[in-house]
Amino acid sequence: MPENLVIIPTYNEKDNMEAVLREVFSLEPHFDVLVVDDSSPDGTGQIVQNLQQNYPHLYLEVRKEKEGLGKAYTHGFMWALKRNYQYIFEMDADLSHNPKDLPRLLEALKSGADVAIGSRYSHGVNVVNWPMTRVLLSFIASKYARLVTGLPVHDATAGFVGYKRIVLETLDLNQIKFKGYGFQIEMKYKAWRKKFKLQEVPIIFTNRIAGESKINSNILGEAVFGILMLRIRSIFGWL
Ligand SMILES: Nc1nc2c(ncn2[C@@H]2O[C@H](COP(=O)(O)OP(=O)(O)O)[C@@H](O)[C@H]2O)c(=O)[nH]1
Ligand SMILES: [Mg+2]
Repeated sequence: MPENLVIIPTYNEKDNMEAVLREVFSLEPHFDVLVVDDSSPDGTGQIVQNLQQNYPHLYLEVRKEKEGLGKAYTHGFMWALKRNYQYIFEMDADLSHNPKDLPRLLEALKSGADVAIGSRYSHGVNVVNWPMTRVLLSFIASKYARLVTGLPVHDATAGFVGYKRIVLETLDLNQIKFKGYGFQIEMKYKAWRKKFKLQEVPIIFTNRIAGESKINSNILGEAVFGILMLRIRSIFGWL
């Protein structure tokens, strides 16, 4: 029975699906894939459905509306927990995260980590082709999150992450507050507070070639204020 699952949230990723799925399904060891699509208007869901004919271990969950990365992932986590998966991964559809790094994240989980973080900033800044503004934003967001929360991680906003099943079973997924990128910080912070072992695995992040980024100022605002709220809630023991 397959025990590794990669969850890929999608919104308008039609030009990336075939390539990313081909890469994941050519890996050794094997990873199942769950795509969580928020009814992308560009037909990403339909493309994934067609590809299911080639890939028996490809699953698709379609959600009615675009509700952000956080909701798509918690939906995927709950789906995974209803099944037998032991190692559950988050990965973007856009090939910014190299699927070939998945076995290294898995190795980290198998050799003691509870959360394996594909990290851009554990050894310098390993980002290729991102506009300087975006690199700075991401780097400063990580520093800010670390400063405010004490989370001992260089890449707090990383979205290429592996979890042991027990971590997702322990966190109250219905209580995950963030919708956008702050979600990534919230997950790591809550896992750390529960004393799970976080380990950064160095990766190289490459800007997407196809499709568009979904980042916007709402997502950023949520992250800036939300991180403060995370800290305040934890001070009062509300976490
Ligand atoms: N299901 C779902 N996926 C989303 C949503 N927003 C972004 N994504 C996906 O989440 C991943 C990361 O988003 P992306 O736009 O690449 O962000 P960036 O890499 O930070 O610029 C991609 O696979 C997106 O398609 C959303 O609202 N719903
Ligand atoms: Mg991306």
